[in-house]
Amino acid sequence: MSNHAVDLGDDQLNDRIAAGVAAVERLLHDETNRGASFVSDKAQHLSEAGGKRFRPIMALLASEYGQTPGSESVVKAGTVVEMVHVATLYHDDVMDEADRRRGVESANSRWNNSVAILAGDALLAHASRLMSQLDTHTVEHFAETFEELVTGQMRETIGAGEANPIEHYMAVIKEKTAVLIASAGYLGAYHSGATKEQATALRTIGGAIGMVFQIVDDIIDIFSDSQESGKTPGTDLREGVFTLPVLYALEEDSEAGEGLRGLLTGPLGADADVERALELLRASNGRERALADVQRYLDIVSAECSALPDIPATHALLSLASYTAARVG
Ligand code: GRG
Repeated sequence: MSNHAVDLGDDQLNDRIAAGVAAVERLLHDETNRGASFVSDKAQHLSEAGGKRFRPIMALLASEYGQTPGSESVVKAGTVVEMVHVATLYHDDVMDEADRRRGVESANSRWNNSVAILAGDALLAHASRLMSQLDTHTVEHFAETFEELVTGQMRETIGAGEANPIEHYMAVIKEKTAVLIASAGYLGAYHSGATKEQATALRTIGGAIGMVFQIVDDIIDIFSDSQESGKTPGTDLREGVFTLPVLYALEEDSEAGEGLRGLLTGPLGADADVERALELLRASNGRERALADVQRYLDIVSAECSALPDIPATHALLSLASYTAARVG
């Protein structure tokens, strides 16, 4: 394990994925390292700041089902997905006025909003160039993916309005988070020559893992012990962002639900209000109901994996899904 960036339960698979991630890193660097240096240094600020490279890993794992795992096209597809992901991070940080990202100062904070938006745009330009070296199906796929990403962000920005808030939340996280992980699964399989059915299964698996990833992150934001997670609980609440456990608690017919309905009418300014809200949330069944949704998506991953060949990648996908869920205990 110590020689590998990731442990996927099989030494040879670990080696192939580690080599694939290294190839993605090289391509990402080379492709963003062009043009004027005053553009490339901004575009590389976040793309080289680390990050889990979760989406390229998903693409590489999905490529295990075809005849050409980790091929040049697979590496290109994984790099395109990571570039689009990083582009959304630049733009998201502008919208959220975030100070930090990937352990470094955000681009909007280090430079300004215009620079951060343009750095994201530079990555989209590089992603488009790489896509053009693949095929028109990939370009068409990305057009749909982009549209979903933008729809998700717009849906969140506009708010639920008259819509059911839980359905609204689910649509937003599917469009904002799950779609790119689904895309990584689909394109990795497609560019390795896997069957259409397998590529569709990997898209579903990626999407379900993406849903688990986001719901778990939102549960951690509220219920984590800051000592353990290194995060300050209630950040979303402070910003007036009501995630799944909160939405469930808000509809609860109980004292906790009633208290929360009185308290959560917008962003929470005072620390004491955040503390009180967290206390009411702990007394509600919000966490339990959100965890039931996590389990529902884990079941989708299991069902899809059981129809895939019994190869190390299938076991790796199952453990990746349960590992993503286990963060919340
Ligand atoms: C198409 C450029 C473009 C924009 C579309 C801004 C926007 C509109 C969409 C925002 C999408 C977004 C930021 C979703 C959140 C995704 C998410 C879970 C980010 C964190 O991912 P990790 O934890 O991050 O994988 P690392 O840094 O590890 O890669």
